[in-house]
Amino acid sequence: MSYSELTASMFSFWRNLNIPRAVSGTAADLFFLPRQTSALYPNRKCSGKRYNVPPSAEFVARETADGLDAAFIGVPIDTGTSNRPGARFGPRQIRVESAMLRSYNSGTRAAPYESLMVADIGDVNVNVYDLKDTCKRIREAYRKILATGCIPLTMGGDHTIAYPILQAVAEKHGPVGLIHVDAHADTSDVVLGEKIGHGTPFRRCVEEGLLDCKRVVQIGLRGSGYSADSYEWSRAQGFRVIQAEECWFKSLAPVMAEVRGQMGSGPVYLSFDIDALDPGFAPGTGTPEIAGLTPIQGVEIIRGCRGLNLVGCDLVEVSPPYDTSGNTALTGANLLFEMLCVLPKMKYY
Ligand SMILES: [Mn+2]
Repeated sequence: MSYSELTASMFSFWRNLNIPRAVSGTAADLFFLPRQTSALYPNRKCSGKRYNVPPSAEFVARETADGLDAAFIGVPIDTGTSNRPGARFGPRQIRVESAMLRSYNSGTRAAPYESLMVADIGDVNVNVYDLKDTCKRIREAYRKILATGCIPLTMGGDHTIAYPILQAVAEKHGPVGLIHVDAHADTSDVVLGEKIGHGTPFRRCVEEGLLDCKRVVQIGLRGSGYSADSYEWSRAQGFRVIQAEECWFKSLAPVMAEVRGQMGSGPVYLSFDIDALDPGFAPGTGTPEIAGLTPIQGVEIIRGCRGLNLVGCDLVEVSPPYDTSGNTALTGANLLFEMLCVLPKMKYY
């Protein structure tokens, strides 16, 4: 087995990636690093020196999406969180845990790496000192990614990132349908006096006309709110709101059949906050709420998106410090894999 075959089998999300490996931060990467030669990686963007020089930790943006049908992208911020931080480490941990994923989906028989050109293109070069500047950087990065025709599969990062991503998505596709899976509506006007944060992205999206509000569904909402009916505003915009209570003890396959009808053939964006799942399954997140969805229901939602015109997906709010087992990030990696497996043009073996 060659080095490249070995690493491809070890790191599912790193497949086809022409970047230095040291930045992923595993012992295996560091161990293998001195063995890499330009002969094995003729196209890699190295330093041009005899020995590989990893990119500066100050600038983490790495690869373009040219030639890709779909790409995993990290957006490592938590400066939009209102309480417990840590989501900036989400992409890193999801990548590490993605080493446990294999190439085929035995449940749906999807063969993603035989259907689409897919790669992990690294992280958006965010500014963790300045959330508004970060939003600008995300928007510009996604404009470039979307311009190539690539479908972004984003690893968050806190939920703030959905706002600039959807700005870029709507610029390309017009107002999109949204399947928003979350414990929270994220439609507050302000949180802590600020308009931009992880509790406000979808309010900003509506204000800017980025969403086709009759084609928006929010699934899994629950917990305590700031007002008697926190979700009144969502419903007033025309969103369909499916509380977690409506999901308890049920398969979500029938609901997703309705959602597919609601979405029709227009462009759809899927935004999945890991806190939609019950914290018993996914404790590694900043704002857990009890009595949430099961991983089975999460998978049912994603598999229920098969056939839709998905133009982008994200999995946000994984905060590894709150689950040092890595299992929340592993669940996130699996959900991202499921998203990949329902993208348009997927072949099933
Ligand atoms: Mn959220």
